[in-house]
Amino acid sequence: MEYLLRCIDCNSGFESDYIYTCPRCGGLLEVHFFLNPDEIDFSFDGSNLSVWKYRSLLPVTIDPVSLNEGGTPLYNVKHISDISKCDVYVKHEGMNPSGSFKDRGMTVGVTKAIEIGRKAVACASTGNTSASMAMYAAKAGIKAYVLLPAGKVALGKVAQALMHGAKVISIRGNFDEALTLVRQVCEEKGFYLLNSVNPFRLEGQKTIAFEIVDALGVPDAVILPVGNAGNISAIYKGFVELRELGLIDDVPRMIGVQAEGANPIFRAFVKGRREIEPVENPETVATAIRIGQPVNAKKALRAIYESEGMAVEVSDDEIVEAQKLLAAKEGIGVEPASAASVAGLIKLSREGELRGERIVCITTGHLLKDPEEVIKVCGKPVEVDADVEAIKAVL
Ligand code: AN7
Repeated sequence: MEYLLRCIDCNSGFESDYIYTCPRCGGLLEVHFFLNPDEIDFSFDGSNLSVWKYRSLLPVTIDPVSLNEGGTPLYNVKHISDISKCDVYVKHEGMNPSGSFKDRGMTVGVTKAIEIGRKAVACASTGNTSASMAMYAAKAGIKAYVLLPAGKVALGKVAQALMHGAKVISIRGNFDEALTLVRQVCEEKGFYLLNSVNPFRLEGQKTIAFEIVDALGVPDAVILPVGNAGNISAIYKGFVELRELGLIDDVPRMIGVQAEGANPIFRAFVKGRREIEPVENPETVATAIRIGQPVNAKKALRAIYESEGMAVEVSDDEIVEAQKLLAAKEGIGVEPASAASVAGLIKLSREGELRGERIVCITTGHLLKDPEEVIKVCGKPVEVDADVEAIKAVL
């Protein structure tokens, strides 16, 4: 399908794959397709879900760098449905190859890097982006450079980035500072930037919308955690494209959930604004979304307003409670940031904002990403002598 990169601020269009932001005004770019229903070669028959099933709506021409991403499970969750008095589904993006939704973006982003001849990719990350990028760079045989906020990245994610062969650099600063720095390094060294400011990465992530429609149809609302705000923007774009193609009639309400200590999108939403004021020192147990200055804030707020959605904030306690609920009552193991979606759902249903709707909560990353948090909130296993009586005594 033909496309160009279009600036969301000044509306200029560019027939170039070599830019990240608008050369005229510095605004965010998005891939604008000249949608032609005749070129769609998939049908929503519920079979063989995967990112590349929807290739005719993805902006690459070469064979993809793929590790079989997408096709993640969609669970109807009875216990959470009862609590929230809604018909709730969980789409578990932690079941992607590296354990997070980032793989959908990276398979497309790294394929684009190869397509335009780049030999090295780079990102700043709260963890999952780096794990995923390192994995796909390894598969593609190119170099990966990662900037992390020192001491604030979950252990499983650092382990992945290291083992998949990335050059991992921890900076004494937060994610927002790391992102500013990596953008500068990419410019100076010619590395391909794979943060979600890269419009091609978001194209891969829009396939979450396609898979939801493929498996279930259009729900009333989609609820997901928001950090750098790429995913909510991408999923909304996916639904809008389907509507423009005449494949669906309506888009769901997009509901973004942030942690109270890292809530710039929520604050802007409460004031009815389209731009954020940065949160200077973001802090939350959900380190994945410990972000004070989301780069895609404008796109995300547009998605929320246009879909008649909402932004909501949840406390760290509510996040951990939802994480335990998912794990112990539904058998779904997620990291804290992911549980924010369910925490947001429960909060909104308690406040009477949601009642009876069909809802899809996105759980963005796997439980095993952050084992240290688990030990903190669940405690260590009890240790006893290797003796039946000793075991029976603690049962
Ligand atoms: C589990 O890895 O920003 O709102 O650098 O890992 O699209 O940023 C991670 C984000 C939600 C937020 N859930 O998504 C990174 C990074 C999990 C995440 C988000 C992230 P966006």
